[in-house]
Amino acid sequence: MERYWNQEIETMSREDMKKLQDERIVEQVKHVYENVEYYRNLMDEKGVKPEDIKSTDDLHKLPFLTKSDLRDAYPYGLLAKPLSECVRIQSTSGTTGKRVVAFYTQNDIDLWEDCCARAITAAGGTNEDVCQVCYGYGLFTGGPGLNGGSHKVGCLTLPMSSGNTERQITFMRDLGATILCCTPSYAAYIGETLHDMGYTTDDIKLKAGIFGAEPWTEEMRRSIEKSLGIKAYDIYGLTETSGPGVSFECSEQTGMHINEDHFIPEIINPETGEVLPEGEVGELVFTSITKEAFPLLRYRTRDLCVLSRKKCSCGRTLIKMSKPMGRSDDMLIIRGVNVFPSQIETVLIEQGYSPNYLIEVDRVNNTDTLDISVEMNPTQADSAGEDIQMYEKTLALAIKTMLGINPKVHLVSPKSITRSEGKAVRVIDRRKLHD
Ligand code: DLL
Repeated sequence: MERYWNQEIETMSREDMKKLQDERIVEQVKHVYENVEYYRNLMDEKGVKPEDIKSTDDLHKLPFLTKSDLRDAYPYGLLAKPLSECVRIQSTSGTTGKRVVAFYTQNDIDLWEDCCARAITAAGGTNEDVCQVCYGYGLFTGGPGLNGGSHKVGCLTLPMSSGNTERQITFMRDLGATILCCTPSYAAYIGETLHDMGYTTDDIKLKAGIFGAEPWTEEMRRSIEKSLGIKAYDIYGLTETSGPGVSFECSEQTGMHINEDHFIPEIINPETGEVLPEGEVGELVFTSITKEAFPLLRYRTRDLCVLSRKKCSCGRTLIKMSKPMGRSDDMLIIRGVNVFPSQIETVLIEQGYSPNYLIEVDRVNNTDTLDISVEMNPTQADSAGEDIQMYEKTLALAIKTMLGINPKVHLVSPKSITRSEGKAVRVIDRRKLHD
């Protein structure tokens, strides 16, 4: 039987949800206009006043906010509450430019943890569970968010943070962890280490995993599910909107339900900003309608996905978003062809390789090059040189069939590619260094 954390909200009729959103958006726009000079200026430039926003139908009148606005307004420019009412910051893991800093009142933290509690409950979590949280703790939102959600549900919470993988497995076994929360790439690494330590899935009690913070494919899901003997659920979020728990997967595993009582999603054409109808792929935009300290209106996430209101077998009526296909800024354009790393991952796993790979793009004599290093299977490792060349050719052909461009494939020794304990770095684009 499907369990809900907040059945009333999660199964609310569309009409009632719209009414709730309509009330909240009107109040939120007033709150932002009165308290955030930066956004007030954007609204004034566009000639929009708070009175013009009477319901969610008027959302499209509001200006967008982008990451570059967040940089311009860094650190306090988008704060909507006095510092005396703010109790925490979290920050992105971004390595380029200024980090994004998000602020929380105590109420913001409560609502955020509540969203994570919905995700844990949807994955089957109850107060009988032992929940091992191996997302990073600290500035990154993964650890604190899932930790708070796990407390709310009443799970026994293991605040492990990431790293020290053998110790993770020892705790997992000793304490009988039943739910694992971490990035999918780290889950794959934990699975690999479990087997390297001589254990099987019979030696652990895990039943579910809640994995997100980076793109991962259906093939990767199946590979993790097999290696850890669990059902793997996706969870999505971003620092700017509070962190994990903006949306979460249910038993149907066909997309993530968005917590629409807190976040209104839109899909736009990333080039023109035009709002697209349900079912079309575009950039996801969120408006937070309950956040007090850092209430972003029409924030462009750069994540590309599709929304769907198709009836879900879990009984939830919350709109669903597809797995993000990648970020508009993660998409590689190689010899004029759009390439998402996830397409390459799909082929690798389908062809029986491990999800440990590195994509390197460069430009030589004005031509883009695509090199993909993949670990050999242990059975291939003893093969003769010409056999390895044949494996490389076969894999290159499968990738060419998917992408339409020829890669150079390098099969490397098992375990020679650095494992990820957080968000995996799978692409090195050296062209940027020349530009
Ligand atoms: O990654 C928050 C999070 C923590 C989500 C733990 C889920 C679990 P940021 O570091 O700000 O926040 O990165 C946000 O990560 O815009 C997406 O591009 C990507 N992302 C997050 N979840 C998923 C997912 C956290 N399930 C950025 N699938 C987002 C694909 C994801 N991409």
